Amino acid sequence: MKFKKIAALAATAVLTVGIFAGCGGASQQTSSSNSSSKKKVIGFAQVGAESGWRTAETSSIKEIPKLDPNFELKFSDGQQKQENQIKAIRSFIAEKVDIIALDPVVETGWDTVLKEAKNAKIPVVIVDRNVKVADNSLVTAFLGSDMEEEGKRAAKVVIDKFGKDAKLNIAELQGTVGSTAMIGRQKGFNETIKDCPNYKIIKSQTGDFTRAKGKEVMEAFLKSDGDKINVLWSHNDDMAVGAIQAIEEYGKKPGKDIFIVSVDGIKDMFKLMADGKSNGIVECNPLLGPQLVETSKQVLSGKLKDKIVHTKEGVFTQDQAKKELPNRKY
Ligand code: GYE
Repeated sequence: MKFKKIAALAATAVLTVGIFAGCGGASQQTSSSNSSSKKKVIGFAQVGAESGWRTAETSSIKEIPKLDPNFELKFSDGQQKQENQIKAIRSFIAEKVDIIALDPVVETGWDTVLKEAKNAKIPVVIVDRNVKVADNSLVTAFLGSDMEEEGKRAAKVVIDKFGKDAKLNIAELQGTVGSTAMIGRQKGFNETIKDCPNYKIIKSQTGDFTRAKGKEVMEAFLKSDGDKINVLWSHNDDMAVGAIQAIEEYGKKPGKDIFIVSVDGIKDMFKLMADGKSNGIVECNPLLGPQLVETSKQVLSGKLKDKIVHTKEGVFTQDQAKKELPNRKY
């Protein structure tokens, strides 16, 4: 009897998510069920759907009503545009959601809208990428990865392979300019290679975290400096997947002629690693749904344990990638 009730509740929750899942941009999203009146509503303003990592994060967030039927989810896809995310937050405020969860495309430009949320007494939890605001009380909690640490780990993969004294020409594919994932990873990497006098970043450009752009930018890198590049450092896997195609089309062997390291840990990259086409993965865990449930419960009960929660993650070499591949969930 009890089980049936829970199943029915979960089904309602899934249906509600389904309604919102189809809504693009910052379109108005109104609650359609009266059975949900006692549920706590989380309004989630997502970045977009630019990468495998993002798709995995979105699926994990959409699991929330199944993980805990006391929660309802309103989901908005910002299509990589800050203005869409700001509109979505304003809709969430108008709809009087209980918590606003924001995964911000870039770090700055949030002060005004987060002040509006604060005035409406709606707590804001920042997820994955971070924000920079003048008044820290605008943010109740942050949960996500330590991006600077990821950049440091990526640099260590290169140093472990070549040593500090090697002469290396590095090409860098940057993520979305102004995002925490790009700023942190670049800073961590650059700081770590300061100890290596002959490591040179000879190319550096954004590929906006997508496969298509990663391929396009790598093609341009190869065209001008194809024979000089020894290492590709990509701020995410998807851009590296695109770049690997570009390297093959150029007639070189990715993973051999050019050493490759990237961040995320999506299945496609594990496959390429197992095939010897890439050399190092720094993991960034996108499965943030369960953590957001936990943090939301703490926020709503007034018992927040940690204002900042960093996700635990690892690093994989080719051999480890082969072993890990069957276990990958995203
Ligand atoms: O690494 C990339 C995505 O913010 C951690 O965004 C995230 C990054 C992730 O597009 O693939």
